[in-house]
Amino acid sequence: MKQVGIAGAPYSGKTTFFNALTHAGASSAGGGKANLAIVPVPDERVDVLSRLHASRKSVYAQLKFVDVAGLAKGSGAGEGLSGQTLGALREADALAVVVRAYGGDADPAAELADLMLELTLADLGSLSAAADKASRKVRTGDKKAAAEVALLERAKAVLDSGRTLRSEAWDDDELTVFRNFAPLTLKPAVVVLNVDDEGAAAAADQAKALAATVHPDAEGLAVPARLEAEVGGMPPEEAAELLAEFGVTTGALPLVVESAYRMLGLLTFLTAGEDESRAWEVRRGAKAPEAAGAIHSDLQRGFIRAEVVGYDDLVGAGSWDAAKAAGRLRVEGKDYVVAEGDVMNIRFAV
Ligand SMILES: Nc1nc2c(ncn2[C@@H]2O[C@H](COP(=O)(O)OP(=O)(O)O)[C@@H](O)[C@H]2O)c(=O)[nH]1
Ligand SMILES: [Mg+2]
Repeated sequence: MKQVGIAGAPYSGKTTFFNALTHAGASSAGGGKANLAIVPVPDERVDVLSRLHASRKSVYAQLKFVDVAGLAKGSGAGEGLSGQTLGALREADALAVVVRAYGGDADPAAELADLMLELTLADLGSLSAAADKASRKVRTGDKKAAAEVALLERAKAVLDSGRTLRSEAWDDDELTVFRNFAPLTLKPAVVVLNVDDEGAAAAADQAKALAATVHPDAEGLAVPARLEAEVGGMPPEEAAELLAEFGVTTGALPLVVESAYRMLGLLTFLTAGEDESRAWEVRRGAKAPEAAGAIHSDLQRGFIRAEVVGYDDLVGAGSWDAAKAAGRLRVEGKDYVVAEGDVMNIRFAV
């Protein structure tokens, strides 16, 4: 399960956005403590497959959201309370950067720049600690450490020039070195402009433009967090109707999930049966055995083959047997690269 860390200045609306996503009803007062919630990823394909197979259970993929306490000015240099906050963000796979865009005095561009500076200073701190450690190893004649020092110097130059680490291309070995200290500016980010109730449509382009200043692949969303948090307790149809009156056609959760999956390079495959119909997350580019391993390690270890039918083909045929009769079912081996929406039945022996 991937984890999205919610970063932002105090009062940007992080906790409100967290509540909009999770309906957890966390208190804004918070007392500097982190809020965690695991949220099922909305996926109507699971519901359709469940009906088709009269499944006893519908199980969705999950995403974890962490609402950390605010970043105080200077926290990147290790002052203040926020070592803990930065630590929590380092554990995240992706960041949602919340920026206040409600209220007459809001300056989203400046607030985002300040926040990115905080994250950059934090990364410079961990880079310099890693460089010191590597330099000591160089003195003992460690050749690998010399390459590490050179890499860390290059990374420092990138940050010094005001770019994020993610805006550069790094090879796998370099990323392995970075993984030791989980740089914040290397993480995929979705920039969330927290707008007033009626402000989402007008701010959509601004959100995208601001996201582009963070990373080339960052995504930008405009979300009326307070409105979405308020409708969270309503029955879904009523909530959707009210949101539509404010010009919001898709809620924040599916938008954030879509952005996170795209930036993290994930896709969804499905399994279906009487027991349960279920969505699973796997790396884009994963082959069938790796996908099988997402279900259970035994299925990867003992993988023989996968029976695969595309979701649309399965639903079009009406049942697994009908899809098979129509020649829509494929038998794939261990080199098959899993596609979005594949419905899979793994054959295995352990
Ligand atoms: N008017 C308005 N107030 C908001 C909005 N989002 C959050 N707030 C308020 O701003 C304050 C700070 O929000 P909170 O989510 O606790 O911010 P955090 O410090 O980033 O976690 C709270 O009183 C919220 O009710 C919004 O979209 N519009
Ligand atoms: Mg908060």
